[in-house]
Amino acid sequence: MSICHAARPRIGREGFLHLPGYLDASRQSTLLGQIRDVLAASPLYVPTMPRTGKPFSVRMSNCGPLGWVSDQAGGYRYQAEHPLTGKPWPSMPELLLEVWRQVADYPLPPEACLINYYAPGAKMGSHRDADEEDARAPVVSVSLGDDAAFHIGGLVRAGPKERIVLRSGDVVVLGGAARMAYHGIDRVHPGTSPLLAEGGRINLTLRRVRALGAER
Ligand code: MD3
Ligand code: FE
Repeated sequence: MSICHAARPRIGREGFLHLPGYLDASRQSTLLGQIRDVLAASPLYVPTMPRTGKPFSVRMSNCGPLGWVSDQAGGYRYQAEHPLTGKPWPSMPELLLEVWRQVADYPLPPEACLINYYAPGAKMGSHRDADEEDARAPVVSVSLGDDAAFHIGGLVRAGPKERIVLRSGDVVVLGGAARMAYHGIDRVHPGTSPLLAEGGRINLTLRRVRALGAER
């Protein structure tokens, strides 16, 4: 059975694939329920910047064998346990693994799913994702909840940017050159989706992390 409901995939930058409405409303609700179960065991926490300790406005958790974390003392890293509870991350919902198999064009399953929660007003400054050893694997992103203003640029922060609205149910695949591009979330538009009762937006990013042959 296929879960692909994308009408017209738009290919923008090389390696950037936006699949609007990939998950229908029913699949979005199912996935949200599974993410709520993950968060009950592995609560959202406030990550902080390396060295300065400045808090992110986005709250985070993870599922899968590895999770991306950041705090003042340890900096950006992947680890197998929640930084506050010390417990292993919950397993990844099967629906997410199915999305990865359908869109990633990669022979191995994702090792990490980062859960970003944007309360109204939260944003994510322009950055590159460079903490993964396996840079050949794509990143797959799934959006749930309110619309977000997303930008993607090139390999330098100051270069030209393309702006795209990411909506609930959208999937984005970042491979090739786009995998190393600067990107961020400029704002979340309140009240644009009925999916999250509390408002805001959840983004899920699926990734390979460890170098091929060096998985732990
Ligand atoms: C473009 N998350 O977690 S997802 C992140 O909506 C992150 O929460 C954003 O950037 C969010 O690191 C954007 C889409 C995305 C994910 C990874 C990328 C775009 C990307 C990696 C390279 C280029
Ligand atoms: Fe990113």
